[in-house]
Amino acid sequence: MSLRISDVRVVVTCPGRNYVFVKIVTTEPGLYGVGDATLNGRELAVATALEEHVKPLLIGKDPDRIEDIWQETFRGTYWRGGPVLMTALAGVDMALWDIKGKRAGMPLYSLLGGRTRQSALAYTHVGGTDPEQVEDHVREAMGKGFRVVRAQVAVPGATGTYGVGGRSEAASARWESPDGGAMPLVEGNWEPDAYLRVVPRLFEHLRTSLGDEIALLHDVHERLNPIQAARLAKELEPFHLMFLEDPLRPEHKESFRVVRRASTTPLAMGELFHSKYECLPLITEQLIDYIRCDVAHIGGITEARKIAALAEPFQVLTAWHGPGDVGPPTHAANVHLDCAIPNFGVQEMVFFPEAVPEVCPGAPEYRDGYLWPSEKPGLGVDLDEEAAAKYPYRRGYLPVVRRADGSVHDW
Ligand code: KDG
Ligand code: MG
Repeated sequence: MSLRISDVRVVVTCPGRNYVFVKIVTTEPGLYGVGDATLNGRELAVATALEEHVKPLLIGKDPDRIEDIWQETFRGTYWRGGPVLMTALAGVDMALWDIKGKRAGMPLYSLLGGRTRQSALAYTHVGGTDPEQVEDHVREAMGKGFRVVRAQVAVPGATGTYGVGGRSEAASARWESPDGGAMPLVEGNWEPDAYLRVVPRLFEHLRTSLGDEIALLHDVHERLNPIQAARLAKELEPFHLMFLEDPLRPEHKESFRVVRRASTTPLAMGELFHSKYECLPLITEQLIDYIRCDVAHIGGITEARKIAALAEPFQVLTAWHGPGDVGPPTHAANVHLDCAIPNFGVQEMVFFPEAVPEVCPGAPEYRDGYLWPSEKPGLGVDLDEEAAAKYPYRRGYLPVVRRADGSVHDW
């Protein structure tokens, strides 16, 4: 009998952070694929979608037919899109590419057309309470070999908001308190005026103290309106950012025209998009310079390579989202794509919590500012289910930002 999918195992684990892994097992003894379906703060919604709705449709299917399985899971089930379903689909898609690579005896980058570069230029995150502290942290990152650094600074009045307060990555979900309730979220208030004053000062300080060689990025995290974002992009122009990330909310694609007209600061967008359709207007109107979707939230490698191909003739480069809240299979998929596509720009990366390699070994290797893909067949990432069981899921919450008047603001 020809090869079939015999089981789909959904593994939820917390070796320092919550992850949802997908293991697709086949009828060939020992042949399986590993994917990542982690959605920060909504892990159990994805795990349930996989267990209850996706898995029953996959059993008995031919794992070789990745595109067909993708189309059936996306369109064939009528209800399509959104972060939960597209993350579930991404986990399946990555595991199927992993199986295909193992069968071919080729690393994923080879299946995707072969190497266009040896390794992927990587960037790390730093933050700080003031520009001087951010500078110290950029210097530390440069000491580790990074040539590209994303810099965030505390916004007066809003301690604990994303990207501020030392180097702690506040993007991590906050754990449930011991009595079961949600932990207090962001302390203080986030105000656009304070933010718009402090960020240009940060980059003026960094350029003056560090010179022009280090490439710098900044993540707005969708918190500005069009005219505010235009002002920020214009005021940052003298400091030559590699890009200004996610200046506007994902719903307002046409508003990118306002920002674009105002400045030559390169723009990046995409971690909150869930399909190529959402990327299209920004790409075809050349309103951005970097598309930075999350491979784990857009349906996986199958959709990511299409987005990269759509972006290429418009001279838009990729900068796939690579935060700590997606697992090693996504980071591996990012770097395989980076090393195969022609229009790669830069790769966001993290150093995983200590226990992660025990559960999910094989993340891309970092060396002197670059990430290297695995040479093993497939993604090169494995999953130890026994080790995963030692680290049970912990409910977590993402921060919520409020303005001084008490109203909710984009985080
Ligand atoms: O879960 C949210 C994080 O993925 C996000 O806050 C990280 O913006 C982010 C980035 O650029 O890494
Ligand atoms: Mg971001």
